Amino acid sequence: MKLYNFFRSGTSHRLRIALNLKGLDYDYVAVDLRKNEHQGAAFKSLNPQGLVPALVDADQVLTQSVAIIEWLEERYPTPALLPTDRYDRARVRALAAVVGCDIHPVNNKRILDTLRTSFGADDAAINHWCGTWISDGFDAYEALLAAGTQRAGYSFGGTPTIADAYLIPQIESARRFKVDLGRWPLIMEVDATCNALEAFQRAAPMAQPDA
Ligand SMILES: N[C@@H](CCC(=O)N[C@@H](CS)C(=O)NCC(=O)O)C(=O)O
Repeated sequence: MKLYNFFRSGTSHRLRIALNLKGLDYDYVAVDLRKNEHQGAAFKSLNPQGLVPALVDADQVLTQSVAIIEWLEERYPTPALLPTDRYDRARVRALAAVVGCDIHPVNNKRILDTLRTSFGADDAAINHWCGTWISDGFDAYEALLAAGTQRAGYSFGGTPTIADAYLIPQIESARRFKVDLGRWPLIMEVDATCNALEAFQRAAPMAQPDA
């Protein structure tokens, strides 16, 4: 498998975590977002949307991190990153969606670039923007963790799930945008539990060859 990705991309990071948790090897292909390589013809021939990550398995090109992670779960079911109970699976997917649907998309590079170029946002305004949406989502995530009856270290239960694969990169991004994480103690607990695992450590942005 070949993973086209960028060290600091949250969607790439979540996919690296899932691959590592599944014990899968892959070739790392760096796509430099700072040089806009994702908008070049070569990468767009893989993903016309011009967004990382893309995973190539044999001659199949997979895009959209949610679809790729679900594909991984179907193709390599062990270790499972979703619980067995249907309601529990929906709960874990909902946690992942707080990050994947409601936090990450509004803080994406192209959104921030537009805020800078079309609306005159400076670094302080960008940090404020990202902090607003990260805080809104993390408040909800923290409440869901507090209500979770099966939480045992991770976002759900006592083993990592896709929810953790989504959450940890978003925490990394929150740190980058100088969000004070102190107000979400349960999220911080999950962060500590996950970061003790080699699969998460090896997926971290600063551990990547293009960092
Ligand atoms: N929904 C897509 C989003 C992918 C995405 O937004 N990737 C970001 C990096 S985290 C990207 O390529 N951004 C480039 C840009 O915004 O110009 C997914 O989950 O794969």
